[in-house]
Amino acid sequence: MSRKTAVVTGASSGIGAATAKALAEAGFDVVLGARRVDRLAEVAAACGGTALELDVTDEDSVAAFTAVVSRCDLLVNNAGGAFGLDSVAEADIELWQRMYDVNVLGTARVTKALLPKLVASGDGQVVVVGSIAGHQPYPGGGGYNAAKHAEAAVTRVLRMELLGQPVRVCEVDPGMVETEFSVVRFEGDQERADAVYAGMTPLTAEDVAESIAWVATRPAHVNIDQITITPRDQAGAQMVHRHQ
Ligand code: 8X3
Repeated sequence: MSRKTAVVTGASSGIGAATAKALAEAGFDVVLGARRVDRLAEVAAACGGTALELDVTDEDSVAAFTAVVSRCDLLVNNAGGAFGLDSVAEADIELWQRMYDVNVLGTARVTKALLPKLVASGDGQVVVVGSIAGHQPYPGGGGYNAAKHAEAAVTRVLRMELLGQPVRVCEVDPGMVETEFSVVRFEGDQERADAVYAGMTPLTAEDVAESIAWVATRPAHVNIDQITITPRDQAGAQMVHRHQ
């Protein structure tokens, strides 16, 4: 039997890169997409995958990317992120729009473009990397919470709309994972990013990737609808046990 092809967005670092590696180990041919092509090429080389430039916020980029993906059995919509931690009163609307664009519309653009190939595979699967922030809002999270709630809604709608088609849909919602997530959120402020994980043991990108690989390797008739994965030290979006 020919090998299945997995497409992973946002694959140049963090959960995306770890997922590309985990899926390659699970036997998939992996196509990796991201904007940072140099880093992407390194990740692709490490897992024997194919690196292709992709900006999920750009229609033309998505079209060019998906045009060269000839087969798609699994799509992992991982590209996304948070920008800022401002209150609603102080909201930077432009950042909110960017969060909606990358998290919600980015997932919609890539999914829409690859759906015909996922259906044609006869056993397709879409995994959306959401967030605990898509279920539990928190002060300062307004823009990101709204985007992740919306992305979760789109994922559930997709699951319903594809009922009867050979495509599964799963939402994987991580809590605190130490990646570049907080550095990006705080515009490169490493100290502020480090403080997020101070005194607790966060998840690693590999922890989440392992869950995604497990979801992707269930038998074809098994749909894992949703997984929330948090560190033992986190019992809610804002409920964290710190050791000191
Ligand atoms: C990342 C988790 O709690 O920072 O998606 O929003 S959180």
